[in-house]
Amino acid sequence: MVEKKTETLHIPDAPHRPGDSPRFEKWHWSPEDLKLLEIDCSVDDTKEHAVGLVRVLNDNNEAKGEWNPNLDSDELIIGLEHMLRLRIFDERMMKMQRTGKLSFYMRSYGEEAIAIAQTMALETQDWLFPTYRQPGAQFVRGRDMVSMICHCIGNEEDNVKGRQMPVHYTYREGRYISVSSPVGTQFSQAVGVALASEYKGLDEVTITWIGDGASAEGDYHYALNFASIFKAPVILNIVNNQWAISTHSNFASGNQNFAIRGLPYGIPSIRVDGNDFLALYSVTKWARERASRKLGPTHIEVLTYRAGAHSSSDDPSRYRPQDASDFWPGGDPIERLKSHLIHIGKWSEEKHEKLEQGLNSEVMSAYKEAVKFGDLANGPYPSSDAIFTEVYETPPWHLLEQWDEMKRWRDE
Ligand SMILES: Cc1ncc(C[n+]2csc(CCOP(=O)(O)OP(=O)(O)O)c2C)c(N)n1
Ligand SMILES: [Mg+2]
Repeated sequence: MVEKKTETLHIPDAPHRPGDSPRFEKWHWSPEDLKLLEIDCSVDDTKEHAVGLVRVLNDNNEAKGEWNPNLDSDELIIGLEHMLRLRIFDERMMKMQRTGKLSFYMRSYGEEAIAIAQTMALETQDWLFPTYRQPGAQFVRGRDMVSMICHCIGNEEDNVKGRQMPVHYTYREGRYISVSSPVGTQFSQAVGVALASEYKGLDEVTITWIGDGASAEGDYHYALNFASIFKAPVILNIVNNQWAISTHSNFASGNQNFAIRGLPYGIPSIRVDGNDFLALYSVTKWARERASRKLGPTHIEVLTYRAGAHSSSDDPSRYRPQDASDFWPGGDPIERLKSHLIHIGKWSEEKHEKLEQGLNSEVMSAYKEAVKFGDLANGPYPSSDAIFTEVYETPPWHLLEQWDEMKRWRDE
């Protein structure tokens, strides 16, 4: 019998733990390092981009290199405003959670540029398959903040009537598909929708995001396989924010880069600085163009750092150095875009402060408006009948039986 030696198993670990000084690989890529790729490039042409890092903003936040999208400063200011809106919104929602006005919350702290820049680079007919870490896309698509807060509370005005966890938004009008609680499922669903658009001959592209942790699930590989074989018009992003709750990304990657995983599937793959608004915008616009010209999918690793806790239930000081995010080589996405705009003479500290004040009052009045429809502590809540309605057009017999039973119990 072969003796089992468990000490020979390779178990990955995190590079740093509480009490350690944060250790991050030093970035040696500059915006000039990687050339702009041809739209119809081969998968081999993207090898350098998969192991490197596409950046536009250099260490002084000047826009450089061939990937510079040369965006109008008005567009950049809209991006900055949405990112700041999201950060302030997140802070208010966390306060609501701590005061018992909603049950649970997840911030996008440090990751604000991702969904906002990427959605701004798309067309309005494009489909979004997000995780809970991309709520910012809804601001770009024009969702009303009161409606978002009502959803988080799960009050009578919640558009999904409390059927989803907070931050698991759905926004039909903005083609923002309902966030799935079982992580990863959206990745393969997105490929299916992309194929449906292709089949119907529509100029619609689908974008989806998955976390580093969830990418260790089968859904990720099914998605890449189908996208590659059928050349689906889809943009597949792995958001590598280094952590899956308390599990370091080394557990999902084996301490390798995530972007290169697209290459053996024959999918052009790029790694991009996830805290660089301009680089994200540029790479996404490029990927959309490929998809729209029927050149197939693009696989993107978005390199970033989850600066905050995983959720309102998490305490990261238990498993990583408390100040780790201060040492992230990518810095803070809002500060970087702000500094870039100041650098080109289109922004100032005064304008920034004014914007911040305006957004603070916008969020505060949306919050006051939303709680008029009920808060977690005091209600009113959606009717318990909502568990059974609006899911099936014709509810199956066993649900009708359960519904009757519930009504008898409730009305006793
Ligand atoms: C299938 C499944 N397994 C486990 C969970 C519990 N869970 C929720 S979020 C999460 C971590 C996901 O980490 P990652 O994919 O890196 O995304 P991030 O939160 O960092 O954005 C886990 C394990 C879940 N919701 N679904
Ligand atoms: Mg993660």
